[in-house]
Amino acid sequence: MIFSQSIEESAKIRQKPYIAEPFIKRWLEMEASSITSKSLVMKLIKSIGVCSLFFLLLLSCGYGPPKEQTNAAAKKQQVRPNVIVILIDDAGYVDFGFMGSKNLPTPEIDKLAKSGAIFTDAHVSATVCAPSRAGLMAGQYQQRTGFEANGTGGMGLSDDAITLADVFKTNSYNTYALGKWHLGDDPSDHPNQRGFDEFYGFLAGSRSYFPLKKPSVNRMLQHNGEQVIFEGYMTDVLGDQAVKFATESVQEEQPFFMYLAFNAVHTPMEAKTEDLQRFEGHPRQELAAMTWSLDENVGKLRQALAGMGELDNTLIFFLSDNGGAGNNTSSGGPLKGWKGNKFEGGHRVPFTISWPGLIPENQVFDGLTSSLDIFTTATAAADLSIPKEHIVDGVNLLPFLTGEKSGDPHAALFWRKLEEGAARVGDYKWITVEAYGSVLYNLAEDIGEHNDLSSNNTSENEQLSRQYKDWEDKMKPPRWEEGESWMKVTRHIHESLMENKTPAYTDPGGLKRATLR
Ligand SMILES: [Ca+2]
Repeated sequence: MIFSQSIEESAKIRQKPYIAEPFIKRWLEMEASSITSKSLVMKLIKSIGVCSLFFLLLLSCGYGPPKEQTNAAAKKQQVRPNVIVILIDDAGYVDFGFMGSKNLPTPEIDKLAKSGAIFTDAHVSATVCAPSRAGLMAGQYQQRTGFEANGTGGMGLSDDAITLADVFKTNSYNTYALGKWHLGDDPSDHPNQRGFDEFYGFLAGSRSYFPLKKPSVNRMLQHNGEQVIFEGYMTDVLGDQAVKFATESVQEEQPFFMYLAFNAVHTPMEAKTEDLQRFEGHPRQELAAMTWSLDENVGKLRQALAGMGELDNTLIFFLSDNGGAGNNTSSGGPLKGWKGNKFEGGHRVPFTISWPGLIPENQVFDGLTSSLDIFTTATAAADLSIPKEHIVDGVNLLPFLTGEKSGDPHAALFWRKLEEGAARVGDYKWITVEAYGSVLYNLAEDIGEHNDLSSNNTSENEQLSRQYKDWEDKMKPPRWEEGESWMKVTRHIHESLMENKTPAYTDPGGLKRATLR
């Protein structure tokens, strides 16, 4: 059997100190030999630079190649990369082979990760689905446009927000959105109105993985507004359509931007019979089977790109939209908390970037990184300019992955959803709950966020709370809030975890039972 970890063992791992180090070490050991080849690549890039200069000098002296050759070279230089963002839903920090999972096999996603860089300290800008997607899509803290709470308040993305798809579409890219949208129900929020030529997915935050007899408009699978009657399993359907769009674009000789938002591994916990059989007896059978299907479909897309000779020319981001959820058996490993809260388990996510044509393979990157960087990195890769009026909070990560820069892309990151907020500055993490208090952790020593240092480290405490306030001053108030019961549950979870206690309830049903007791 490829899996052997029991739930008890998994629970023990949760108690252990940071385990990311051993897997990083293992990766580094495995790939020690590649350091030489990386150096060679860098030398090659440098030497190509020198050669290009020499070539330009020759041209200026009239010693150029025949005209056909010049045109061919110019055409090659004009090749613009395809960009794919694979966003998965509610997956745990360590629930992939490349993040150290021993019992959730993901051979295809591991290949993708190994072909580029694995990020160990990457964070999404929100700990729940909708605002996290809003941040990624606009490349700015979603609070800048008041998109702070989950759900979409019937409003969704601000009409002023510029999306990543808008920028690519303006620059003649084919733009595709697939899968879960969750960025608003208003006709003005529809992906076709937000920069996407094609939308093949559903508007709601979740739905069954299998065909529904009478789906609501939000839950129906649709292609540009028209219902699609499908057979089979949603993850396969989305994977097949991704291959179809990519193939069409390559045949048209048009570069494409694809936002591929699988709803896996969000609830409902539904998997194909053959995948459930593969993992019979597994302590997390449904999750393992759903993850396996996700893996197959990521592999399917990569193989299609490789078959068309496009892999080297395709920049692929892969990440989860928030931390592992409390209701899908996912695991954050050594991290405290889960989806919906401001501890690391809520917002530190599995994250990889691959672009074989530019980024050296087998990298592990430990710098502080954000999902907001996807906008900046993707547009930089395609050499597209961002409209001046659009504020971006991300950093271009490419120089960090080609060796031109090192260290942390971000000096600080911030989070806020209604009554709870957090700041990360260097190794320190500060979490606050309105009208309750705050805690301070040193993540370098305490990745599990157990030891509150707020009373001993007064200067750091003051510094982080001040920086958080400065950041808040630049944000707008939330345009909508969440239901009272979820507000109470979220507050209770935060207060309990701040005191290192197990929450008495973690959802509105539990709150109701606790109140009746
Ligand atoms: Ca999610």
